[in-house]
Amino acid sequence: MSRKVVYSVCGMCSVRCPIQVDVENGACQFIQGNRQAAGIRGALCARGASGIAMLRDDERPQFPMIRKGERGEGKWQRATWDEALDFAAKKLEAARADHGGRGIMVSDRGGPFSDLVQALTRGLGSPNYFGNDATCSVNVDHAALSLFGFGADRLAYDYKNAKHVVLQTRNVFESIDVRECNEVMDALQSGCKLSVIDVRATVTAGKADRFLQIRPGTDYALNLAIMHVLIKRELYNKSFAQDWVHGLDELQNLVEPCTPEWAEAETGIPAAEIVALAEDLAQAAPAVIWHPGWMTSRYNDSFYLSRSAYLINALLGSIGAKGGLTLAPTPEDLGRKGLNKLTELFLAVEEKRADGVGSKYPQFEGGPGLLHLAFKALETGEPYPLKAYIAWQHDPLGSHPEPEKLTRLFDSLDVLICVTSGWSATAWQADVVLPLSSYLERESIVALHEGLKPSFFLRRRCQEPRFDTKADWEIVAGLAGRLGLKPLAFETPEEIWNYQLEGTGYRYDSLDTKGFVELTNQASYPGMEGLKLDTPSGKIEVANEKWRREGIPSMGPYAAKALPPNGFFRLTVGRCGLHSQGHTVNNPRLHAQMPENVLWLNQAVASRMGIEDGDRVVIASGEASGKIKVMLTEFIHPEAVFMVHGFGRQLPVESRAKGRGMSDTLLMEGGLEKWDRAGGGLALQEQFVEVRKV
Ligand SMILES: Nc1nc2c(c(=O)[nH]1)N[C@H]1C(S)=C(S)[C@@H](COP(=O)(O)OP(=O)(O)OC[C@H]3O[C@@H](n4cnc5c(=O)[nH]c(N)nc54)[C@H](O)[C@@H]3O)O[C@H]1N2
Ligand SMILES: Nc1nc2c(c(=O)[nH]1)N[C@H]1C(S)=C(S)[C@@H](COP(=O)(O)OP(=O)(O)OC[C@H]3O[C@@H](n4cnc5c(=O)[nH]c(N)nc54)[C@H](O)[C@@H]3O)O[C@H]1N2
Ligand code: SF4
Ligand SMILES: [Mo]
Repeated sequence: MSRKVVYSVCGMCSVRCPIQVDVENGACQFIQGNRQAAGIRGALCARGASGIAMLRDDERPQFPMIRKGERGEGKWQRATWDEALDFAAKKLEAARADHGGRGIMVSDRGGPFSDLVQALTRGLGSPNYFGNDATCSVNVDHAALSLFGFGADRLAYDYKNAKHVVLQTRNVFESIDVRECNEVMDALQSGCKLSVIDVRATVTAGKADRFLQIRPGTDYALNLAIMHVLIKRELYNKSFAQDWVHGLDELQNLVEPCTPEWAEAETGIPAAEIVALAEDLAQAAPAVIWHPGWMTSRYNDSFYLSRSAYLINALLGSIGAKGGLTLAPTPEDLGRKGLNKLTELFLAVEEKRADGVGSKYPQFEGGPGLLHLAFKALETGEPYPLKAYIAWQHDPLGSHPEPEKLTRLFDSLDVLICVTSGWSATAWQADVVLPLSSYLERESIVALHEGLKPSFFLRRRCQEPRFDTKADWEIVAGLAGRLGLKPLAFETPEEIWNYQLEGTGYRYDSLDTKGFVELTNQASYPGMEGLKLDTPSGKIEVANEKWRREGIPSMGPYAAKALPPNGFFRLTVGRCGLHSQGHTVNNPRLHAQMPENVLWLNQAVASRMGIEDGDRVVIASGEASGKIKVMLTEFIHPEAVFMVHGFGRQLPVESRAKGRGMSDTLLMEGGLEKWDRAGGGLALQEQFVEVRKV
């Protein structure tokens, strides 16, 4: 019997925790968190532990497929890899010939491995690379950019040394990043205070010292009032504000009318609680973290909300402070060379992006773009036609509002190519499915983990693929070879790794002992001294010039949130500990633990409506409606209902998930048009839904 341990990277969600896998006779037997990775200590979440169930599951694409019937009909011709790659390459070539590289769009799950697919997009001559950010974290990212001149990832949360953590719209113990979970648990054990602001009592709220149940959508009012108290009572860090905040007067004027009493009327949180929280924070400052949010594609003012969270941190002096939001050093800051980028194998594409980012919307940065605006371009043909779409490990039909409308829009495409390891609504519509090996059966490019101790890490293939599937780099190389993109036509993963690591002082096998190499031994706290931010003033900018030029205030006045009419509720959505978005609902093990989602509904409201716990109710918005089981609780705000995202799948190839639970996306009426003009993200929760007894 042969036995080995392979260090690799979990792929059950976008977080990508380091793992170690016991492999016996060439088959994965057991996965645990990487024991050598500080912060992980062998731990995995329930989804990470269900990787083997996914690996052994036959209900995933097993070989390349070319569509036979109509789009979405589910009739497929099995193809060889040569046939499928030839087919895809020919279609891309044709799109390029007829419309130029810009006629091709690519969307990708994003994250640390995205350099590969970005390089392919650039090689194809297209500016149209997209991440899933416009439905996820783009507002907080743009908030950071507008304040500091860098993205949200440059600030690491130093939970370990924090004295008070505030989680607002952030459920760390169920919407999981294993390292962060461990760090917050450790912090709580060493006496750090936790305040949670949510519309419902989550597992995270259950561990909090203070839980503020807020009226859905009114968080920005709360934050303005917190700033009001900090400034009025002179509880803020004056020297930090003087040195670092550009536009303090403007901020002062903005928050002047926002008294705790005013905020109480909006948020439902007693004024005294607001004052007490501000006072507590001032006491613990600067070792304070007010989390600016992760999934921030919720409201019209989500960008302002994230900005206000950062500004609270600034007033408390916690930006750059130990125990606060510390600056994560780049490899260069540590005197090291960063990874060589695959993207740089090709010249930058000068063409304007189809979503208008960087041109029509000069305040936003290229990078992952705004996919919903590319869909708009698909609809209007403006600024130019998009004719080929590669969805790479991304399920836009499962993760965007109005999937029916989007499906119709896809009709105007000459080709939809889907690269995926699991079935998805998008793959079901594809002209060709290029099946990706599961993360345990493939290797990935080297990636950088940002943080206080940045590291390079590597996903290794733990076992050979069970089916006729390929790794991302093999698919990229296969397409590149056919499309004349020589620099990307790598033959082995080692060639890629050598290219990426050249000059860094590491070889790929130096990453094998632990699965990663840290670029420094000591977590450093560079602080703010000597720093000049990449903003016009060199400081944190309350008002950003780029937004002002577009006529968009950087911090709008608070716009009151309407009350839902009788029988209606504000739709709130999120994740649960047992599933990852839409792609684990058919996992045999996770499905067994949680086969469907339920609708959280306030108990008192339900009893007035004659609804009992466990009843199936009708939930409707506009034309859309469905049935879902209710879970009654006193711990959700009476104006809100909540459901876990990702359920209600309809694909015949997913026997377990099919027809189970309800899809939240169906309820987001006109949702592709609802987005935060200031931050760019979709406003998925600007939606009331009706709930009726069956
Ligand atoms: N209505 C509504 N929409 C939402 C949300 C919501 O709460 N409600 N949440 C938003 C958020 S936060 C996000 S991040 C997006 C997510 O949106 P997506 O990124 O589209 O969602 P996933 O289900 O993660 O889709 C990833 C796709 O890649 C495939 N895949 C292939 N290989 C892998 C792998 O190794 N790992 C992973 N992870 N996937 C693989 C999966 O089969 C799946 O089809 O959705 C957003 N959209
Ligand atoms: N288990 C698990 N973990 C994951 C993922 C997963 O799919 N499953 N996905 C990963 C990804 S892609 C992301 S983006 C992150 C998301 O991480 P989070 O952003 O923390 O997760 P969510 O569950 O979307 O939302 C957090 C909380 O916001 C609350 N909320 C909703 N509306 C409001 C409101 O108006 N005000 C306030 N104060 N709270 C509100 C919800 O009740 C929910 O508890 O999780 C990551 N980790
Ligand atoms: S949080 Fe869980 S599912 Fe996500 S990468 Fe980490 S172990 Fe895997
Ligand atoms: Mo996300």
